[in-house]
Amino acid sequence: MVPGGRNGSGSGSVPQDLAGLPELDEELLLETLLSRFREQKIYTYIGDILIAINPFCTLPLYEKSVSEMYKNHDKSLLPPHIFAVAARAYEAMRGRWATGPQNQCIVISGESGAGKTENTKLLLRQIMELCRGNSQLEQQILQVNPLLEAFGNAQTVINDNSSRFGKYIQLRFSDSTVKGAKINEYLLEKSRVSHQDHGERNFHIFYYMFAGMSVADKEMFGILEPVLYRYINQTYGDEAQAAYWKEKYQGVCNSMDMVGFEEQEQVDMQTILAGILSLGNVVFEPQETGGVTVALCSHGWLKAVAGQFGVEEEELLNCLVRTVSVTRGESIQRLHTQQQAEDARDSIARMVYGRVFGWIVRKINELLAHTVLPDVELKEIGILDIFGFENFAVNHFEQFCINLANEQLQYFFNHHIFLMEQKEYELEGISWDTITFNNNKPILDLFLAKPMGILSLLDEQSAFPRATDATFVEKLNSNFKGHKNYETWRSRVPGFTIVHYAGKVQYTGCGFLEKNRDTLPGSIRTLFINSVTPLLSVLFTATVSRTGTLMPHQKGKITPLEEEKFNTSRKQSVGAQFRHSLVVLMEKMYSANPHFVRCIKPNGNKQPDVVDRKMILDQLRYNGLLETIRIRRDGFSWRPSFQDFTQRFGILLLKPALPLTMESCLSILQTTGLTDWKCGKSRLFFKYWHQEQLLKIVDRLNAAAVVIQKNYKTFQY
Ligand code: AOV
Ligand code: MG
Repeated sequence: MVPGGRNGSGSGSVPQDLAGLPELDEELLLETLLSRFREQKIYTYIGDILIAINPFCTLPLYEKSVSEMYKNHDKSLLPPHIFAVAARAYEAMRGRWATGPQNQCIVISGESGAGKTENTKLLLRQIMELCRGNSQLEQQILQVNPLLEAFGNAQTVINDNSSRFGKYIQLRFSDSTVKGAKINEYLLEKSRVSHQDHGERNFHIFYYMFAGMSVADKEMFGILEPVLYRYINQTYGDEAQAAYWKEKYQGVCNSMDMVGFEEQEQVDMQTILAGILSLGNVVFEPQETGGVTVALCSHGWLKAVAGQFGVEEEELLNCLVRTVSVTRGESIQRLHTQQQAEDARDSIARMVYGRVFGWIVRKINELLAHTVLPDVELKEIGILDIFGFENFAVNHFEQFCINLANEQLQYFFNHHIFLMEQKEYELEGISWDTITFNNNKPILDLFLAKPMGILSLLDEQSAFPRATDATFVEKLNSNFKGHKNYETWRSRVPGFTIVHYAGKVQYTGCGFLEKNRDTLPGSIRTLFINSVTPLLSVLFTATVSRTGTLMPHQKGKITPLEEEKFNTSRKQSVGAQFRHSLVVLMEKMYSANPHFVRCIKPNGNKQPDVVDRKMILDQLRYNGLLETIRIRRDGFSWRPSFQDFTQRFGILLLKPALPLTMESCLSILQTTGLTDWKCGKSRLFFKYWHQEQLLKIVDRLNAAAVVIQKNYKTFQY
């Protein structure tokens, strides 16, 4: 039985902390989790790590009373809960465990539909509860998620509310109050704007607009019946869905108001979104004089887009049906084929949507930027909620990037839980039987190595005008044949297979080069910069520099020379930008104190009370949960230096000016009666439950001091 009461189940004999299991095998682990799940206990600890199984139904777990309980009571006596993770991160940020406050990050992982986003929202809510000053900022922060979800989430075959972008939310605190927030977004799946596979939908916001806008607003924005629009596959929902979307639309409008978006900005934004929908309906037909022009039946749509985008119809058409390139000041025109015109149309739609999303995030960041003087030191709690591991029937460049991010996250977990910890035992001379784990470093190297990783080869091919998706795949085959995580894939279209930590995924190579290049024709930029819709002009006024930072551009006509410069200055590829943003994210996370939440999906059909044992077992295996339990049970997850420990717990000796040495630590520990800890060369090694025990001793001492002080005062009086 683990001291501190964490092993008690509350009812029955099923332990709520798996690190307390005396025996360990897969079957026992699965059974323990399932018997808890059947009793609606979806949360279970492995030491300080939280496992969360998605119930796919509303459980009475998050009421105000529960939130209050986790706010005010000793978490070690309460059942495992996401609110306890919030409290732990919050307390750690305020310096409860170490000498001073530290940055924290909460890393939520799990495959698509496992419950990451739901748990992120609960964490955010509870952290705002904990620092409750009822400030406007707290309220604004809580509005960020519904807003981002409306624009960045969509229904997929796996998850009705699937995040199609990754986010890292940084909450910034001074003492115990939140002073600001920053969102970092990763790789929105823009391709969804113009195409959705069978059983999937476009981004939620489009359906919300159809359902929620008044007739007058629809007229103003130029929005007609949903079934007319190609970009939503001319399919809509039933009445119940429409009623839900209508409510959501109101919610988005409220959130935008609360966060601080101005009315005109909201109008502009909705006009632009209406323009994207109209653009999807523009179709082309061959022209007798060569090239293509807009088909007669879609003249009205072209006119509508021009109005909605605030540009000249003629100029818009020109961008769709021809490419104008400027070389040495001279412009050369190339007429588009039907396919090229359609590609140009879809790429404009995706580009505009991507920029609207980027603008929303930037705007939120401006509005929620911290409100204290620059020299006040702020501490952070970061929450990472990315798109989960995906394996569809057909997987594209988007899944390739999503799964890379998940590999990176799995590596971060392994690094923290297994590599760093076991290295410290070795360095500090602690005797230890090494626990092996499934190290996914070779897969990360396969993706990221320079100059021979997949991303580097993709960039090399993307820069080569004559390369095709097929030559790219050939290049991969010749370089990685025989690699244990790479398999060639014989099919009609070029493709390849990666053996990921979470299973094999087949990727079609189609579209890799184009999506990686993601080029914006210079003429489009000119068109939009000169738009009379102020927001659209702003969206295209900034250009992305080589390093990925936004560079402002003076509004006004672009000269041919400028356009040439823009076209020839090589922008970073999507893959390279994503690699860079992952590096920056990892730097932030490695410099913070991590808290892990591992989400598990109980079945593939979004069903409550259905348990697919094989599916759960697979997740337990590839997440390395058996090994995690072993290291949490036998290992020492809290490892303060002698200095930190003496500073924080020296109070227990009631002696002033204690030297920050091993001897002081040992004297302190003697007074506590703790057992099972170890002493290294420069630090102490504690079990995860020792922290709580020590804090209880400190609390008792403080309480006693208060009583003595009171008595002393009474006596004096
Ligand atoms: P994800 O974030 O992990 O997938 P979500 O958090 O969106 O998964 O969860 C999927 C769905 O499961 C939600 O829409 C809820 O219906 C349900 N769900 C999840 N957690 C809970 C919970 N604690 N209580 C009740 N229902 C829950 V993805 O974003 O697809 O990787 O890209
Ligand atoms: Mg999600």
